[in-house]
Amino acid sequence: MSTESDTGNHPTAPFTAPPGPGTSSAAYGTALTEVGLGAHAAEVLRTNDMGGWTKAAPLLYPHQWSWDSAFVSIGWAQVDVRRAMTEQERLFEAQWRNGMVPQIVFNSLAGPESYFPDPARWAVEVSPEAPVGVAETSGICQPPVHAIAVARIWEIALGTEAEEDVRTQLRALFPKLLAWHRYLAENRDPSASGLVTTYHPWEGIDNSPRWDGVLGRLEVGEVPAYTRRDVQHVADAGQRPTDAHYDRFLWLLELLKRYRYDDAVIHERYPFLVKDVFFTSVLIMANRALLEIADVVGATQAQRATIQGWIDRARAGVAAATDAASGMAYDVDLGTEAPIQVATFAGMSPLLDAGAPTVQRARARALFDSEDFAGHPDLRWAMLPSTSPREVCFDPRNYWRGPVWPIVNWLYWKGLRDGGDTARAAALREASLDSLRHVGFAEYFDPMTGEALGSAMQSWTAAVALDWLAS
Ligand code: 9WN
Repeated sequence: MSTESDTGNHPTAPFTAPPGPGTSSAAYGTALTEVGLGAHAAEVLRTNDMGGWTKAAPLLYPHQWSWDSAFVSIGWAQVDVRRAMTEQERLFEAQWRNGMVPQIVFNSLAGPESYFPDPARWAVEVSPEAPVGVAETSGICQPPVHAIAVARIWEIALGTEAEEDVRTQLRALFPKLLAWHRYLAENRDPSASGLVTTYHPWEGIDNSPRWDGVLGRLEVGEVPAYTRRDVQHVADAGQRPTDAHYDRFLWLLELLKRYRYDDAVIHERYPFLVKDVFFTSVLIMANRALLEIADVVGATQAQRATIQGWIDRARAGVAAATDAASGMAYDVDLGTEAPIQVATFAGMSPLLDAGAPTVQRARARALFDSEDFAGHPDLRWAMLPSTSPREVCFDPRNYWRGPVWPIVNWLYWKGLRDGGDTARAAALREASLDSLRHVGFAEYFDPMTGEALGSAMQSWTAAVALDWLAS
């Protein structure tokens, strides 16, 4: 992992300084111009740059997060394509032997007080698959945005003087991306259902109400004492998960450790096993991107057939998980075998797959703009909130329970655009850019008021702003 002294190896463009680390991103007083937005976004990446990898946020998240870093490389691509590829290379150095790309790669120089849970709590050395001696990591993963990012970087590098360098980097990265997707298609889906099993809320959507039922059933055992660091950085604890959520998150971590992070054992004994429609749909989008990369690097016919097979199986899995009456795609709780019928952004996951059956996409599209989601009359911008404002548990200020996450909207924007719904995609891009001009690069924001919430100067928010500006 990189050292603190690597920080700031990129020249800083002249511009008005954005708010400093930890300040509220309630943002810049008046809305930014397009040029101002791009300059501020690039500056956020430079500020969080550790030289080869980027902190997810200055104080709250001082390490390299997996799906954050994929989005971040999409942002870097607008500044420096080679640096964008380096972001991915650094992350994949920490890939596990079984192909898993870990949720967090820790900055070993940052110290245990910088974030909780720290490497000692994860103790991934209990697994023979962990990259011991190479990097300190957590023991779970996050949605596979990486191939999507790499395909975007390639698109930008094409025809520039960096093209051949990037092609060489792609050749080296391709087998690692393939191993990562294989891990998800096989280890995370031993029954070949087509749907990826998620093991932990920290695999992306931390305190989403999607997990409440499973978490509520847990019998929480003994968890070694701990101190939450997140609430030291976000003053209003109401924007973060509750302590009761944290106790459950930590108990699950203890179990994963007890099972030595072994996917077979976990699938047999572990109490949090959810077939995740959103994670799976991101994997479909990523496998479609991987096919594009396969063309660039001259992959074999067998490799292409494998990737296409994963797409077909996952597509069938998402179709099977889509509720005939409502058109919502629902996760399946493997503990009860029942669909998790909560109205969140994940319900419209078929829109992320540009090749999903037309009827299924049309239904998801109608839901997207219904009053349950982006068409709700009280929204400040017509964007997708993390949880439907009509859900009983909707909370506009609490993390994944209501706020808008720009990166989620970026994924839906791409899904709409790639699926040919260019007018809706363009409108979503406009609304998103307008929100960012007013809100700044907050981690998430209140869908009704537009108040910036969570961390300020969140890297992935700045990254999607850069990509939207260039698209
Ligand atoms: C735990 C870094 C990460 C994102 C997640 C988001 C949040 C972490 C936390 O921040 O989770 O991984 O401590 O709350 O939920 O999606 O990758 O930005």
